[in-house]
Amino acid sequence: MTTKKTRVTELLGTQYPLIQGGMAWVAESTLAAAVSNAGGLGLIAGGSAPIDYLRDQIRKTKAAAPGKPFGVNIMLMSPNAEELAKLVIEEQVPVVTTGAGNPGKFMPAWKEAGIKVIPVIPSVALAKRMERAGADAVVAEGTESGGHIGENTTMCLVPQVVDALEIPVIAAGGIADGRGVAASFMLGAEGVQIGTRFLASEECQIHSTYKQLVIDAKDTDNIVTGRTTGHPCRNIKTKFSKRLASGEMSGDITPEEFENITLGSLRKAVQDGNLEEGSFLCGLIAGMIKDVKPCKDIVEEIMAQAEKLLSE
Ligand code: TUI
Repeated sequence: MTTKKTRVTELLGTQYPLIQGGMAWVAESTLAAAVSNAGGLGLIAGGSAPIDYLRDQIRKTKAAAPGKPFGVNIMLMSPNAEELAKLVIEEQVPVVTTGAGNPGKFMPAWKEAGIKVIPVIPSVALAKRMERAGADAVVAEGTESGGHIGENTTMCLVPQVVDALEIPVIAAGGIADGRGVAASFMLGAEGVQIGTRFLASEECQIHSTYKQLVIDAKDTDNIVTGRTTGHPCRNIKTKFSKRLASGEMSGDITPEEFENITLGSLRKAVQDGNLEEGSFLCGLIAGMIKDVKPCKDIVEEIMAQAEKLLSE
């Protein structure tokens, strides 16, 4: 088995079948360009950012990674989703990934514009719906991922999605080295999406406190908040995230109070490194990440290790 040429490298036009996660507030042009220049697919996260800012980010990525494929992630719960769905067409963005919802209504216009569409999905049912709607591939994202998560694990979800679909499947959730990539390929994936490992990259623009939390995290330093709101979200364990999780479970924090407390909390983590009020979204695999490196080294080391394991 090899990672060198799969339906995902063919689809994306990349050297490696590796997509960087579309992490809201985190994935901007510097990171996206670095991953694309390293041979993966860099992504800019739409999050809920203003459209003019995102247009600028798309143009900066094109300038910093000339001729390289890149993509934009559209968070479908965000108020800017409709506008961003148009912007990616205007700016001729080659690849769109979507999260936190069903992108079905945008699919015909994107396909018409020649955009490769890759929805991120947490279940087999949604994966099938996306294939029927014309998706080019799906990212099957396990609950090990950072941020907004589904219930199923990468180990269980990926092979079931692979069995249910004809289009290629990209595995996500808990992958940060070549072993994770090789395991994903064994489960039938033809590509991987990696988020958390890139938090601890030189080109990632998050606050140094955020990077240090990722590097210092042990296997157990992770917690899910928002279970009572219907939007569970995986974070690094801090006093703030522990208080949120216990408060919502005990009823001391109502769902309405929860929304108010968490509004803007990701920005406070990313830009200010604010430990008192910030949500440091992060995947479960952070315990394995010990250093900050350039994206090029991260991508090349991961893919070389995977290739070696798969050829043994
Ligand atoms: O979207 C993500 N991860 C995210 S989005 C995000 S920003 C955010 N901020 C506050 C609250 C919530 C999110 C941080 N991390 N991953 C992809 C993903 N998509 N995970 C789960 C889903 C998903 C869920 C439901 C995809 C489709 C879906 O469909 C429901 C339906 O039937 O419409």
